[in-house]
Parts: sequence; structure tokens; C-alpha cells
Amino acid sequence: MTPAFAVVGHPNKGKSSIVATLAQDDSVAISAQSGTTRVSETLQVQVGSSSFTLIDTPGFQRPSRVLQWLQQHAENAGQRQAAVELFVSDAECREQFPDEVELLRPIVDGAVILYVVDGSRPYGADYEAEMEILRWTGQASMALINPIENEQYINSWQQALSQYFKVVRVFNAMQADFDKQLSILEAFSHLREEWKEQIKALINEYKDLRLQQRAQSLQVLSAMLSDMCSYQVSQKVLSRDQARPLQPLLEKRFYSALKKREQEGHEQLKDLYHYHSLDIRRSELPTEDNLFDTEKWIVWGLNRRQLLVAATMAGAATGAVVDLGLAGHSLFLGALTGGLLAGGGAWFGADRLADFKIMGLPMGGYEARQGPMKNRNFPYVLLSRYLFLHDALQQRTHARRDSLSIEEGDLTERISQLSKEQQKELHRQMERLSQQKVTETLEAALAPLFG
Ligand SMILES: Nc1nc2c(ncn2[C@@H]2O[C@H](COP(=O)(O)OP(=O)(O)OP(=O)(O)O)[C@@H](O)[C@H]2O)c(=O)[nH]1
Ligand SMILES: [Mg+2]
Repeated sequence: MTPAFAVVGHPNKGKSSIVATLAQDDSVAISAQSGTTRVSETLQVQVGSSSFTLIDTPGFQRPSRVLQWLQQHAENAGQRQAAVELFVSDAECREQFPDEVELLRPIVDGAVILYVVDGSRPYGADYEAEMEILRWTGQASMALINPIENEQYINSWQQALSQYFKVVRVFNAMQADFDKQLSILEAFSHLREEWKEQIKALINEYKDLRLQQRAQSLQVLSAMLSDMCSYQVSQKVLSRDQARPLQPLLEKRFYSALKKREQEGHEQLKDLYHYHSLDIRRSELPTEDNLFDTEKWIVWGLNRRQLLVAATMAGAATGAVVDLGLAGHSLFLGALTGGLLAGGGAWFGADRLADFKIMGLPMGGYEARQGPMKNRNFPYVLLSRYLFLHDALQQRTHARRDSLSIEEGDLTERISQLSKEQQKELHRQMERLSQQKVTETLEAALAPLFG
């Protein structure tokens, strides 16, 4: 038997949330409505070569009545476990107490008990019947205090629970970061001696998985940047006159393809972190109209000053600076920026987002072309939005059901945490991207951003 854990408790106390978080699976049903889980759901969680079982159960509905029934069927402590087994298999009990039969069955079948309570609600004696029933099963057990709204009653819960459970831990299903999740699994490993090694192996698999996820998200990003920064659309025509009216059409195709490609990258990232039903707020994503409005880009990418610093670090500014007649070697960056910021629109690429060109073809005829995107900020915008999503997915737990909106992320702050050499290399690669140069070392340059 692989390690199996039955998550039980009062209705609506976050049992399913705990299952979703620990399984890193957002397909578990969670809702504010009490009684969401009506039958026990067994979730086989496979992580690399390790696996464990989480069983989501309905909440206790009539624990006092159930305890009464059990008491009538056991004359002494030696008969208690048998009474619970009888309860679970009794047809009449299934009629009368469907929820309790559902939740006790996996425990009778050998699962360890995880008893969940809400630390923001006061402890009350009505929980004692539940804990007593669980004790009658004779299974190893642990209590988890989920502070749903706040931590107000954690202490009184701790006192009460410790009389029934050897191990009591606080675990916030909504906020538990990766390390907390691993530490709770570690606590599980002490519940049953024969599962100890398996759970240790599982923890290591989870750590490996995290590393793989990071490496893969880097690949997804790098492919997305390369595709998007070099993307162009074209159409063959017979004459120049036929080509010109194509511009609005090609422009539309160009922008919507870019938008689609970005969404595709974001979807791949979601899949990587096992978010299947997470809704990314598209309304917060730039619409076709403003994705290509460079003024709005400043909130995602770099502002002009930062761009200039970036280009200077990458050794890319010199040529343009000289072109603009603004500087010689002896000038400091501060002196440079003023002039460039004021007059360097073309240099930044702000006024040439994606060119529309009509090219004569060697075999006759013409080709109308839109793209690629030349703006220097473009790769930074894409980078910043992707990193924002990556961080958000890492910090989120799979218990959350709210949508995620991509908002402004502080890219400069993030970049400034890299070493000077790393920054320089990153800027160099971004520069190459905006010049549509194939960059094999792109992934390596992006890696430090993923910690
Ligand atoms: N703020 C906050 N809300 C939580 C937390 N855990 C659960 N909830 C919310 O509490 C409600 C119930 O969560 P579920 O996980 O469905 O609870 P359950 O115990 O499985 O409920 P039933 O299946 O109905 O018995 C949902 O609205 C959750 O979003 C938490 O740690 N913090
Ligand atoms: Mg539930």
C-alpha cells in the first residue's frame, strides 16, 4: 500500500483545499458552499517515481448520533474498531449516515487520518464526538489547524486537539508555500513507521520536480521570445498597387499572431505548474490596441532611461549615440541620457514598431511584409510579463480559485539583483533579440532570473 491520507473534519473547513494544495492539483472541487464534497474522492498523486494517496471526504454531519450508534455496538474498548467496521458496512447506516460512512471507509481501509479544523472559529464540545469517532478507528492520526480567516483561536484548538492527536500542526491551505508544503509532508512521515522512507523519497521527488519545472519554464520563455521577436507575416502579390492596400490586413494578422503566441507561452507555463483550470484575466492583458502602444509598455518593460542603461551595459549604445551626434567617449552616461531621452525616439524603436515593407521579388512580383518588431523594449515587456506569471504561479497554491491577472511587475528591481556580469549578458541577449539575431545562449542568459 502506498502512503494514504484521509482528510476529514467538519463541513466547509478547507479539507478539499488541503488536498488540492498537497496534490498540487487544481481540479479538486472547492467552494464556499458547505457540503461541496459528497463522496470520498481518492486522488493518486504521482511525483516522479514516488506516489501517495490523498482522500478527500465529505464532512461529518451527525457525529453525535454516529457515536451513539457505535457505543451501542461495542461493549468495551477491544470492540471499538470492529464497531466502526460494522458501521461502514451496514446498509442501514449507509442510508442514515451517508457522509460518515463515506468518510470512515477509507480509514477502515488503512488510510492515516488528517483531521482538519478552522483556527478562526472557536473550539466547541461538538467537535468531541468527531474526534472520539476517529479515535475509535484505531488509525494513526494528525490534526491540522487551517486558519481560514485568522489565527484567533489557534491556542485553544491546540490544547483541545493535543488530547486526541499526538501531532498538531497549523497549515494554511491557501498560503502554504512550497517549503511549508514539504514540511507538512515531512510531519506525515512520522505517522507510520513503514511509510517513512517512501515519504522521504516523495519529498525529494517534489524538490526535483521544482527544478525541472524551472528548467522547462526557461525553455518555454526562450522559445517564446525568439518566436515573437523574429515574427513577421508576408503575402505575395503581382504589383505594388496590390501590395499597399494589404497593410491594415497584414498588420492585424501580425499583431493577433503575436498576441496568440504570448498566450500560448503563458498556457504552457500554466500546464508546467499543473494549473489546469486557472483563469488568467485576459481583460488585464493588453488588448490589441494597447499591446502595441509603447507608452503603455513602460509599466511592463523598461522606461527609456533604463533602456539606455541596459543598452550601454550591453555595449550597444555607442553606435547609436555617435549616430545621433550626442556623445563621444569622454561623456558620462548622465550626460548622454538627457539628449537621447529627448531626441532618441527612433533609436528606441518607439516610432518604428513593426515596419510594413513592399519588396520586389527576384522572379518578378512583389511581397508585402509586416514585422518583425524592432522596438528595443519589446523583449523586456515579454520577459517582464512572463516572469510576473511565473512568480505568481509559484507563490499560489492549487487551492485558490480566484483568477490571476497579469499586472505590472518590477523588472528593473528583478534585474538589479543579478550580478553585473549577468545583467550585461542579459541586456546583450535582449538587444540581439530586438535585432532578430538568433541567440543560442539566450536560455543561459535568462537562467539567473529564475533563481
Ligand atoms: N481565506 C481562506 N479560505 C479558505 C482556506 N481554506 C479554505 N478556504 C475556503 O473555505 C471554503 C471551503 O473550503 P473547502 O476546501 O471546499 O472545504 P471542505 O472542508 O472541503 O468543504 P466540504 O467539502 O463542503 O465539506 C472555500 O471557500 C475555500 O476557498 C484558507 O486557508 N484561507
Ligand atoms: Mg470538500
